[in-house]
Amino acid sequence: MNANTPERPHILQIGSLLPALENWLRERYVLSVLDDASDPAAFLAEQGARFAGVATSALFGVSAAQIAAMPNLRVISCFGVGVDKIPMDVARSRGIAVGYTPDILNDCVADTAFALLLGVARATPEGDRYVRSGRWAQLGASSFHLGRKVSGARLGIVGLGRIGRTIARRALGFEMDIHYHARHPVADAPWAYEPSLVELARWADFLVVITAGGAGTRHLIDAAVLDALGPRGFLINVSRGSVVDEPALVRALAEKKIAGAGLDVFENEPQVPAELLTMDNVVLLPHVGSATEETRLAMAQRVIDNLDLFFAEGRLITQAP
Ligand code: 8YV
Repeated sequence: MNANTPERPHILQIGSLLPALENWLRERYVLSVLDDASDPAAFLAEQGARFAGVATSALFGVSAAQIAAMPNLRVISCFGVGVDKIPMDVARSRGIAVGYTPDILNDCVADTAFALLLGVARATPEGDRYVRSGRWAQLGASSFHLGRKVSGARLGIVGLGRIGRTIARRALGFEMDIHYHARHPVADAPWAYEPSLVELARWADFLVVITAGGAGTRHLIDAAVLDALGPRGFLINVSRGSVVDEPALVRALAEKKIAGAGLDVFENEPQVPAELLTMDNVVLLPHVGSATEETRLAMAQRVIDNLDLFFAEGRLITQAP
C-alpha cells in the first residue's frame, strides 16, 4: 500500500464463519477475528475504536457491550436471516447499518422443514436405525411400526414470512390442507388465516414453526398449544429454540400428549435436553436449516456484497428491518 492508498476498513469477525467467507474478508479488508484474542473483552477495550464493520452470523450475533466498545462502528453484516442476537435498537440508535441474508435460504429451510416432517411422520431415521441394527433381518418384513400419512394431511404454519410461504408452496405438492397463524393475516396469501394459535394447533396434524425469534415470540409454543396439538399431532421447529417452551415440549413428548417432534433448533444450542436423545418419535438436527453448499456460499457472497456496497456507497443490498 502506498501513501496515497486509503487504508482498507477494519472488520471484526465474531464467531467462526464459512472458510470461503473468512478468506474473502481477509482479501478485501483488514480482518481481526475476535476468537483469536486470548481475552476478547480486553482486546475490544483496547482496539475497538479501529473497527468500522463487524462480520458475524445469526448464531453469534453481536452484543450491546461489544457494540459499545466500537465507537466508530458503522456496519454489521450478518450471515443469516435471524437477527435476534443483534440488539437492533442499539444499532438503530447509533445509526449502525445492519445487513442480513433474507430470501437466499428460503428453499433450504423449507426443504429442512419437510425433511423433519417426513422424517418424523414416516419414521425414516428410526427405520434406518432398525435396518442397520439387524432388527429387520431378525424380525422379518412386517415388524416395523406403521407411520403417518403426510400427503393430504393438515398443515398449520406458525409465521407466514418468506420461509413460511415457501413451506406452504412445498405443501401444495403434498396436497396438504394449509392454514396459518401470524400476528395479522398476510395480504395475498391464499391460505386460511387462523387468529388463534391454540385453534390452529387443535386443527393441525403437523404444526410447523417458522416465526422470527426474539423476546416477542419467546415460548409462543407453550403447554396449552401442545395440549391442543394433541396425541396425533406433530411439532416441527425450524425457527428458533426460544419460540418453544422446551421443558413443556419434553413433558408433552414423554407423556405422549403429542405424537412426535422434528427439531432443527433448541433453546440452549448446542445443548439438547437429554430426554429427547432416547425418544424414537423425535428427529433432531444440529441447526442445519440453511446448511447446503449452495445456500451457505450464496449467503457468504451476500455478507461480502453488503459490506462492499456499504463501504463504496453507504448502503446495503439487504438491510435488516
Ligand atoms: C444461520 C440461521 O445460517 O439464518 C438464520 O437465521 O439460523 C441460519 O441460517 C446459522 O445461524 C449459521 O450461522
